[in-house]
Amino acid sequence: MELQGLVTRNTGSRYDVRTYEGKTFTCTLSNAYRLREIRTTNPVAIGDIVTLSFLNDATAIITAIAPRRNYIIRRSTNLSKEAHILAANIDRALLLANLNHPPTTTIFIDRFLATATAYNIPVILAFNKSDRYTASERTESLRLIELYGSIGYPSHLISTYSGEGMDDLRTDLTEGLTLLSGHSGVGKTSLINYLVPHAKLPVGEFSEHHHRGTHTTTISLVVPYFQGTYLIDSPGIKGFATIDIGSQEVTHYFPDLFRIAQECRFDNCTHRHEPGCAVLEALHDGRIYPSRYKSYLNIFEDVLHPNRYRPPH
Ligand SMILES: Nc1nc2c(ncn2[C@@H]2O[C@H](COP(=O)(O)OP(=O)(O)OP(=O)(O)O)[C@@H](O)[C@H]2O)c(=O)[nH]1
Ligand SMILES: [Mg+2]
Ligand SMILES: [Zn+2]
Repeated sequence: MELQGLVTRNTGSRYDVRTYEGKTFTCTLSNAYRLREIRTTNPVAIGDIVTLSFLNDATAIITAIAPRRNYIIRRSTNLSKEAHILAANIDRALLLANLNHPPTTTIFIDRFLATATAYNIPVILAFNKSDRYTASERTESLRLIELYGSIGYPSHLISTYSGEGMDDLRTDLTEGLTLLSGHSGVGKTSLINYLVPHAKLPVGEFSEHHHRGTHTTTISLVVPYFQGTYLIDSPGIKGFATIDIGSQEVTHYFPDLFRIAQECRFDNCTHRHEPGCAVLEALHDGRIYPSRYKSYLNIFEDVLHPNRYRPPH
């Protein structure tokens, strides 16, 4: 007998696969597959749609993996040859950020947005822990929400403690797979527990002393939310290896800059010093946010010098 299912968990050599009837089987991968994949550390990723062949009622092996619509790769460094597929067939990413405890920089947010845009994955942005914000942090978060909303990224101010913003956020979590991402300690697992109370996933402590999360979630996990809708919890990330693109392409992944760059005098304008640069003009008269421009330069520099060491953002 054969069945199709969704990979919801990967513990190294074993995979949990949820069939469309809602039953979960723990399976291994057929030997034929193990040999074929060499470039990634995990031949099967969560989010994969796989075919199960049953040896008996309770035991199945994965015999086929459906072609992926997309996947997110994590490389530990730009030079690292081995890639790890974080998740496959993602419909959207939900980036959790914090103004504080721990803070998320706009450079980190913008690098995440540019990377997801390069992969064609829509992003929702949510600033969590609003219950802890000071008045000025609240003002700042609302300013960022307006900024990112105006670029086209739905953005929310939320708290998994007070429930603020949850009704609005829920309306954005529509069908398919939503990958939760962000630094350790921002509250990804807490948000899943809020939305799916019976999930009861372990959440971490926020270390006030070190001012960062404690990397509580160590493997990604697909949690069914409602019919046909899934949330993916994932380990906290520090930063990103640069996306594999040419320097001229960087603007393509900044929709706000891209719109304006069409007016630059030169087709190959890098928006740094060229005469007739519409981006610099827009920056000057406030139509482009300085933080976005700074992030653009940051990625541009990375693409020009891919092997240079950079600390996480
Ligand atoms: N004040 C406040 N604390 C929160 C909120 N949401 C989560 N926390 C706390 O933040 C800490 C970290 O939460 P987690 O959900 O484990 O964070 P995570 O993003 O899953 O972290 P990793 O698994 O390490 O990547 C916990 O102590 C939570 O109780 C919130 O809305 N307000
Ligand atoms: Mg977690
Ligand atoms: Zn320009």
